[in-house]
Amino acid sequence: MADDAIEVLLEEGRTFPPPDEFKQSGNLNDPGVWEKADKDPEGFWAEQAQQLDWFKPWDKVLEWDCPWAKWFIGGKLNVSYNCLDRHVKTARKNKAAIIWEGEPGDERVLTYRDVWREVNKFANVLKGLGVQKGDRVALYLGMVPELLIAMHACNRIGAVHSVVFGGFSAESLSDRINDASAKVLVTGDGGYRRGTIIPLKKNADEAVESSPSIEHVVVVRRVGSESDATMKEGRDHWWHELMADAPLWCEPEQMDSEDMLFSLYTSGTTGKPKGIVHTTAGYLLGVYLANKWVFDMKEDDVFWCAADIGWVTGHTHIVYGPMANGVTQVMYEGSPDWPDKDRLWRMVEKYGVTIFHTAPTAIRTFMRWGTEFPAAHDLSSLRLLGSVGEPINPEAWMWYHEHIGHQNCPIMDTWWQTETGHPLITPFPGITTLKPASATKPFPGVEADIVDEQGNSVPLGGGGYLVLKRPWPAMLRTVFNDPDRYVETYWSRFPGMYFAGDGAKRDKDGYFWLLGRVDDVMNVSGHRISTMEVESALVDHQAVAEAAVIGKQHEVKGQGICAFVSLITGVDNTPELVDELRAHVAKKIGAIARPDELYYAAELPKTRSGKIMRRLLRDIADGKALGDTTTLADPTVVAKLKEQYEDE
Ligand code: 7RM
Repeated sequence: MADDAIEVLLEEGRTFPPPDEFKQSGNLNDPGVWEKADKDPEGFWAEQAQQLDWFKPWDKVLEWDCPWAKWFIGGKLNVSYNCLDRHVKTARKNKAAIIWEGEPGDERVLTYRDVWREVNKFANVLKGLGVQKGDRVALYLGMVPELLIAMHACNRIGAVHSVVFGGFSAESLSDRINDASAKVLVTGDGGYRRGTIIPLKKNADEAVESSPSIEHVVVVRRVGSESDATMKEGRDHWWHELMADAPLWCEPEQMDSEDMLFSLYTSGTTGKPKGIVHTTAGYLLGVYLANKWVFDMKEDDVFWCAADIGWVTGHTHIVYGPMANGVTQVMYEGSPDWPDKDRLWRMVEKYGVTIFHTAPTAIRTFMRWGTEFPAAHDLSSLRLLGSVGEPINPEAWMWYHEHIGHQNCPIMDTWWQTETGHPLITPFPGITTLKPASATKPFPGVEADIVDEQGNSVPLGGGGYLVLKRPWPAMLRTVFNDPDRYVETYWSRFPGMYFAGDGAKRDKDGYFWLLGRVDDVMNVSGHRISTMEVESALVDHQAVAEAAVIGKQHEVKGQGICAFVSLITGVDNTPELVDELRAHVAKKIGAIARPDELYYAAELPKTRSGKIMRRLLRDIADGKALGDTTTLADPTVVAKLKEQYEDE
């Protein structure tokens, strides 16, 4: 863990107390909530759960047989009902739910009633295709309203969605479909990104060739004549054709609190990605409350989370949390630098966005582009900002505060994971005094701690592993089809505690400072990619004998991907092959996983038991002196590699 880095952070003496407006009228402004929740966590969550709409109330709040949790047992509810029907019954029915902008500049505004109607219709379409409660539906789309509509349609009938980020390759898509044995795939004829067209349908066709569980493919028309998509008779259907005669009403399924809501794949240390399983009541409660309290969502807010729905942030802060709160949201299809680098600020001004949420990697990119782009627009509608996905450095925090927030928007640096469902270490704008680059303190009712190797709590001022010591409603329930992996990954390192995989330190005031992953998972622009996945993709190439991949500090991305490969004997180590290998990884996993740097190594440094010593590769890449090499099978290997690296 980078211990020296945190010392610098902790010298960060600037503090930002909550502004008066938030202190007075923030959705959460009672500092007594923490004590109350700690005394009786179940009572606390049960009280909050009354804000949801239940078809039948629960009989029991929690059954905890560590690590197996069940919340709100016996309760019946429906997520789309909570996000749509309950607003449609009020004056919110004609309120804008989604203000959408396509990358080429086209616009669509959907009211709550519009979304509700489309969701009902698509729910009926899915039923017509044979989708039943519990069946899995894979969604592979760009940022178009149909993605959100399809997700709500799934939960309306009790089907489980599995969203696959539109930037993933055909092979990644196929792996995820197969793991979930999805019956239906919803995709598009293409999507716009930086002026070019993402061939969604072509990738989908390729994926479905090796995904026999798929019976039907529904295709959203987005790019029309610009697409080269072809339709396969009997299997493929146009979204708009199926929707044309779909009935307008679909009775929402009365779901059990613990019925599965969705699964979302995330990278782990080893092997294939894990399907993280979330359930109905707990997830809905967590995301409703976190959006209400952390982002202070009010009736007249215009919220914009600039994440992709393909990641958990988009699930929690676009599709579910804001809609459960009934706010108006902005949704954008494309790239932030299209047609120019002021696109996002132009949109903030145009739609009067009041709350803006993005990732540190984006903020660092904006910093690099220069202040003239935000300065060209009136951003005075903004009142609150968010950051998520990786540690934000103090420079980026201050830049965001000054150039986007104009010094009057509190910044919510929210720590959480696909697995946790919503922010668990986070400020609240009406309560928390902010320190730049600290995610501050745990959510009420959540017990977070920092422990040493033995699992003992580390006193304030010290660092170690971040753990959670008590169940919370929106926690993952298991790994899809792999309960052993759930136990092994999260609950075995420290028995009785949830191991997050992150290092952290706490200062004397009890503020948490996140230090990044302690396992072999990289955080590239806020996306989790395991070193294993990239290594497997490289080794898959016929020229590669072996590969070792590490994350390396990167100014913009947080971490960049650095690969070391040894080649099959007889293959020449040419610059053309470097490009080919990088492209190969992009094809196998997706462009996000393309190595930034790739070096040839005659051999890779290994322990006697054959484990690649990534730590040494990291030292080489960081230009550090080599640490202990005594466990190496052949110490000269790494010395040679270091020499070679420094020459390049
Ligand atoms: C929401 C999300 C989870 C990993 C997590 C951390 C890192 C996320 C922060 C952060 C420092 C933050 N889900 N992380 N937020 N690190 N400060 N505010 O990103 O499953 O994709 O990734 O991201 O390492 O374990 S995720």
